Amino acid sequence: MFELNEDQQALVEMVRDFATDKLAPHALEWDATSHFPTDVLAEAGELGMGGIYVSEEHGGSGLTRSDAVLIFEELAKADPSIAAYISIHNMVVWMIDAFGTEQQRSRWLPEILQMQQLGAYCLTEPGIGSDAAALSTRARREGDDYVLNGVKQFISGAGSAALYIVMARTSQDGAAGISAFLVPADAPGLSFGANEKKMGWKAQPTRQVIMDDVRVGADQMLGAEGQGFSIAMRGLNGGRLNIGACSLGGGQHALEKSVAYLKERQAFGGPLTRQEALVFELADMEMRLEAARTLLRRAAAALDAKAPDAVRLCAMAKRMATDAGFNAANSAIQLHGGYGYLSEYGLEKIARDLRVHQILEGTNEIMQLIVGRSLIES
Ligand code: FAD
Ligand code: 2MC
Repeated sequence: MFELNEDQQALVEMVRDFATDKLAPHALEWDATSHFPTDVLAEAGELGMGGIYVSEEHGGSGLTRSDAVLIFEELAKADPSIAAYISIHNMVVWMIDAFGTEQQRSRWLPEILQMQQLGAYCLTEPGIGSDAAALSTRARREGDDYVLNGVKQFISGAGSAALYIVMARTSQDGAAGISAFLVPADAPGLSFGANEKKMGWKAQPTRQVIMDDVRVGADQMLGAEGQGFSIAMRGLNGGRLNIGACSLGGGQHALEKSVAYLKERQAFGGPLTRQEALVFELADMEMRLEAARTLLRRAAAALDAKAPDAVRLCAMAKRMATDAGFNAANSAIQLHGGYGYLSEYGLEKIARDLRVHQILEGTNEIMQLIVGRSLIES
């Protein structure tokens, strides 16, 4: 499980080349100008990163969750914000592949796999986030259509995406009353809020998705009526792994920059690596990242194997990896002294980008809730 095989080594090398050439040189500028590089995303799509764990039979890359976490860690070393968006896109694509009809797959997969068109995942609302089963967006049946009304909050990629998977209420039956719908960007009645001003993740848009009598055919329901919450959660299990991997990539990059910096920086008659307290901090960063990586790979293997404890392992790994990544980035700022605080060193961007990984795709408190429940319910 822990040694990369030859295919995985080649995969990591390919993704590293892409990230080094196409993402890293522009990451600071995209952050400063809030630029969403859809052209570069399409290049990632050409390399197969738009449908990482979609079956080859349906045009995807046919890789595993264990491969995916390697990909996201490498991408995030160059730019956590773009890496994380690619993960969200992959959640959407996988949900269509896994739960879609033949018609839905043939309508959406070809272009979305290539990342010529982008996907968005719409669960959160202004009034509900963690308590997702309480969502209130409605889908009312009218003849052969459903009519959707409601507002989705904090939607990544909104306004740029061509396809929105919207979780909406088709009955009052709690989680079992939620269904998922494929809503195209040009559906009449669909509009977007302003691009939110954020602490990090500036290279991707975050906007409200507003539905005012949006009409979609009943054949645009993903899965069966009432299955939407389960589909949304199953999409998130892999998303949580990938977000954890993005945090490891950002944190690892911050650690490597810190090692290089302390070797160079002279103080008290020699390089700062002579200060044991600082080397101990580097050691702790390394240990926490490696421990989280080990757990993340174990969780990815469990999801690949459809193991019964995969959900709780994904939750554990998400919490540990996002905490380890953010803490490493924050320590790296401290280790760089005043330079860590300057934008041009790139460390404050990593910390800003990774901070939100502790909040989204289920807050880290919700990860504790999932693991805690599994302990007392078993
Ligand atoms: P709340 O649920 O209101 O939580 C507030 C606080 O209370 C948190 O600290 C939380 O952990 C804590 N809390 C709540 N309930 C409990 C409990 N039972 N036990 C202990 N603590 C609890 N959503 C999407 O659907 N699609 C997206 O693409 C998307 N992208 C996002 C991008 C960004 C930049 C951001 C910031 C958010 C995004 N989200 C997206 C939304 C994100 O998933 C939510 O913000 C998150 O799930 C938390 O929901 P909330 O903000 O409503 O916080
Ligand atoms: N995988 C598979 N199934 C799951 C699941 C998971 N991770 N989580 C819940 N379910 C199932 C669960 O098994 C149950 O099924 P059944 O009725 O057949 O037994 C059903 O869903 C309802 O689950 P619960 O009874 O646990 O529901 P409850 O409301 O008590 O708690 C909770 C659910 C809190 C775990 C869920 O609402 C949650 O994960 N909240 C966090 C929301 C979140 O992650 N939002 C992220 C938005 S996306 C984002 O941020 C992006 C950047 C894209």
